Amino acid sequence: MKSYKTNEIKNIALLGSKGSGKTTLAESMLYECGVIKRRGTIEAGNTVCDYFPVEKEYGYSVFSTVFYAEFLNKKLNVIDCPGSEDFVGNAYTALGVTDTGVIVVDSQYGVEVGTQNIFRTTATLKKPVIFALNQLDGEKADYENVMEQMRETFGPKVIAIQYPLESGPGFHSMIDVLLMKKYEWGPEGGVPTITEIPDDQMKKAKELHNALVEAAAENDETLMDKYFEQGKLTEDEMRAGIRKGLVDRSIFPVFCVSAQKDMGVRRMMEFLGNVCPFVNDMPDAETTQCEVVKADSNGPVSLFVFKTSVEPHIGEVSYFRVMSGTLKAGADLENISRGSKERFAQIFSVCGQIRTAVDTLEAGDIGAAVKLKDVRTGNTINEKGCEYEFDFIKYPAPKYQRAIRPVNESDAEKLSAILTRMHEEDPTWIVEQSKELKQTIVKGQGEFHLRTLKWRIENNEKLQIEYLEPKIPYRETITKASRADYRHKKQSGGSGQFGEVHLIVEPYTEGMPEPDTYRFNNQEYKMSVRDKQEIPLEWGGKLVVYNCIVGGSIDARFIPAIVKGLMDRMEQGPLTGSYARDVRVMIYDGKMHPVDSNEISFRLAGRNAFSEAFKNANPKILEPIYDVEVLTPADSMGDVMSDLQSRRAIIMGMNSENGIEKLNAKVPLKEMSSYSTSLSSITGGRSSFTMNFSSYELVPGDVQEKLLKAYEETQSEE
Ligand SMILES: Nc1nc2c(ncn2[C@@H]2O[C@H](COP(=O)(O)OP(=O)(O)OP(=O)(O)O)[C@@H](O)[C@H]2O)c(=O)[nH]1
Ligand SMILES: [Mg+2]
Repeated sequence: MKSYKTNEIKNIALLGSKGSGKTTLAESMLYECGVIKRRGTIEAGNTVCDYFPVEKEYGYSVFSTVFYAEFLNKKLNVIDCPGSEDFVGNAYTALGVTDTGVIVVDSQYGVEVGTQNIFRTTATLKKPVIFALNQLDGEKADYENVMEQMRETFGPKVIAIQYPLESGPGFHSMIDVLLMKKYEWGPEGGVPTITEIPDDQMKKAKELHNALVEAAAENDETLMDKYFEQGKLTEDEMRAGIRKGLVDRSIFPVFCVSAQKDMGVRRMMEFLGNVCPFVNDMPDAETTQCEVVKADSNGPVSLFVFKTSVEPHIGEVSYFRVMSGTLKAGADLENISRGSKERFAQIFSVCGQIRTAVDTLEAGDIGAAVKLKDVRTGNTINEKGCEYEFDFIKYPAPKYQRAIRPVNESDAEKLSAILTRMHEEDPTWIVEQSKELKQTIVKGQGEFHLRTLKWRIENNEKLQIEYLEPKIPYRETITKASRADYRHKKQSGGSGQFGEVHLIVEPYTEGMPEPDTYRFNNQEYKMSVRDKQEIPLEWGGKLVVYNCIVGGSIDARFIPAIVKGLMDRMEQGPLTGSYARDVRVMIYDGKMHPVDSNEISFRLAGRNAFSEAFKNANPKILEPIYDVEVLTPADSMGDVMSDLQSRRAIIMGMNSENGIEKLNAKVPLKEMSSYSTSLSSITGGRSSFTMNFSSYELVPGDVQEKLLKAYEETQSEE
């Protein structure tokens, strides 16, 4: 295979909502440049990009797949990304290492939630975007409708490069207003017949052509002047203008294709090869130290590993982008992120699982190596002496979680090591050892994302695991003041134990006045504060302790032991064993014994007095509430709404834009446990949501009853 120079390489991500046709488009691209002789289909499970058994089983993409297409003496490196919300992490990664995003839109559904989400991500990352209107041959395809929707959603920068003469099952020809030609295909697609534009289309074609020329000239004053002087631009000037517009995101060109019938694919590839930005048209990369690194093949060798995976029949494969320098097969490099040495005995350009060994890969190129020793996703690997380190990929926050445990308890340690590795393979799988919940929690993007983790562990690591409902991190607090005292006394043989503590507890709120006088059972308790301790709690909220001892009834040296006793109970709340928060305690009296008083006695007295006071202070359980934002097509709005209401949600607002509804609600975490699965089934996978912690709120009375009962049962079992 030819060695490609930096200025012959283009890196492209295939993006778009689930099922829009990215993998099918990839198949046609690979066919068009001769990598495959026959096009596979999703239905037959024989495409180049969906080669993992799990993808064949689900019938859609789960992993991003790298392939290259040698076309017009250029190398197009393409990453086919999964469209499913569950696997959206892959699209973020792919956008990180590519320069242009091709957003595939199913012309039968138009702009979907997934289309908008990914477009927003490209905006954040400032990446050029090209739209491919796919499935124009589909039953319900309606070109004009979709174009109108696209302009409404993404603005007037959406510019047609082509339009079909007929969309729907009769789609077989289109007018290209950049080249000003008519393209026509036979029923099998493939090589088009290119002819002059028929008279009846000339007017429309010219109008669209002029709109395109103006959009191209707009980004460059010289071009603009030329256009006004001569009324037209040469082909090269058009290309330069559009390329600049792409980089500035002031043009979003729209192409017409049927990926399945291989119509329009070749023409779009020509545009990718001729017009879309080269590596060096894009802004330079930056290291973690904010050092600017040019994609220069003469620079020091530096690779960024954006994906590692264990693949059928080969084992570990590491995918990287050459950030700088020229990587040669046989190179000895250093993994700067892990401090280890790596030999790149062989390097490859890949098409799914087809690998072609190459001698060199220059700056900007994307390639792979197999069986490296110690390489993880996100690592930077450099030639000796080079200090670059990259970390430019942003991952989405998790929104689905499960507790995980091995079926066989003795595998716990092994599982923990495997999970660490899994996170290094896919950073959107997040693992947390929760001391509070006494569970290992794994988080991800959705049920299928975690199901894939299970599949991965069970098939590749041969370890059986199970998922459980994660416990909810409840909190406990009190709602009124209360008083208690407790005497701890033990006499056994020689020295005994003695400590007595009297205290008052009260709900704590920020900025409340200092304690003064309290009344319980018609008796007045006047506090005189000697000392105050504010303890911020790791789990949120505060414990504030006042030493109000008068007349030396308890020595100051015992106060820390009493506070320890209080903390024992804050860590394991008196109601359900959950963390307690926002309480203040006034220790105002007690007793000592000249011989038997010691720290442990006061710790126990403090703990028990606090427990009793807490239980009488009208204690309540708090639950975590999340801010949830749902994006859904208008036609499923009613169902989404009633589903949310069945989850004790409080609807905070609704907003409708371009046929997509946005819904904001506050929902208890307890009720969000299987939300991603339900939402996906209610809307056929055409919606998305995000959730962020908002606050702790009191649980309703009936829920509290249930929780108390459940806790009592676990206590009596023990
Ligand atoms: N009629 C028609 N069907 C298509 C076309 N492109 C794809 N399909 C079908 O649409 C379905 C989804 O295609 P995929 O290629 O898997 O779509 P995708 O975008 O890769 O899907 P995800 O990977 O799940 O995001 C398959 O059944 C394809 O056969 C097209 O141009 N015309
Ligand atoms: Mg796919």
